[in-house]
Amino acid sequence: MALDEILISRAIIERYHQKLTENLETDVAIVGAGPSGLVAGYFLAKAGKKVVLFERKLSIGGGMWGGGMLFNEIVVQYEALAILDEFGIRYRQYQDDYYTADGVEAVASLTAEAVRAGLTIFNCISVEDVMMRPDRVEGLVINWSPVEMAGLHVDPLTVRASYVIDATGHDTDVVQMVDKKNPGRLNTSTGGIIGQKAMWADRAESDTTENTKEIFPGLYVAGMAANATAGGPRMGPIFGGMLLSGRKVARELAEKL
Ligand code: 48H
Ligand code: FE2
Repeated sequence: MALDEILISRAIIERYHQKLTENLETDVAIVGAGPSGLVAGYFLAKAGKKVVLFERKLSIGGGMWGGGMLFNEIVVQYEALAILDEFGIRYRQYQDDYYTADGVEAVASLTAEAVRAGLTIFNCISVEDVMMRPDRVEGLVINWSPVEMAGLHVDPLTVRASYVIDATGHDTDVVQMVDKKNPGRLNTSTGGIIGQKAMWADRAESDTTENTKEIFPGLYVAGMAANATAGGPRMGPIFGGMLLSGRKVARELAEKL
């Protein structure tokens, strides 16, 4: 059979649009494909929920690929090893409660298992706003990342979700959007975004799970974004907190939905 270029193009266009259309209404929409977003997506999909994830970059994985200072090994503490096991990510004990894993294997495995569990990922799409009704986040406003990068004035499209998770890491992008339009109404000690504090790994890791919560009606925050919103410290390249945060938000939402 001779291959036809137009059939190849038609297959891609039709299948992509089918995928996008099927995800215009969902149980949970996650913003950001770093470790916390991927883990959240995996556990929600595994719980039978409809879940879609939008990632601004072409590549999935956020800050996990690069380990620490581009040394692509990550440290994971004992408490989070069960999550590495769940994803089939191999690790080695370094000393006491400190374990290491290959950063590339970790991202690839989180991604593969999450997608196989039923998470749909759209890469190269940026979330530029939220949909509100009137006091609750009810969805996301999305656009192609290249449109954003080129500064083109092109109007976006919208996705409806019962819950949104901000897993945008240090950026706290979605929380910023909500805070700007609803000043003083976030579920933090000040009502606003407090901002990430200086490095304190031990404290930061426990704070990350604690700060993983509904930050505004309809909007949850997970991973680094949880700490950066609530004023928790940073932790450097130890990733247990990100994994545990993703699992926590998924469990809470799976119970609610
Ligand atoms: C679509 C967006 C948007 C947007 C951002 O930074 P991440 O890896 O996030 P986490 O929280 O899962 O993991 C944090 C970890 O990587 C880290 O930075 C640590 C542990 N730091 C410690 C320290 O001391 O620095 O991933 C967030 C993802 C990225 O891929 C962004 O491209 C994406 O979110 N993103 N996607 N629309 N508006 N904003
Ligand atoms: Fe970071």
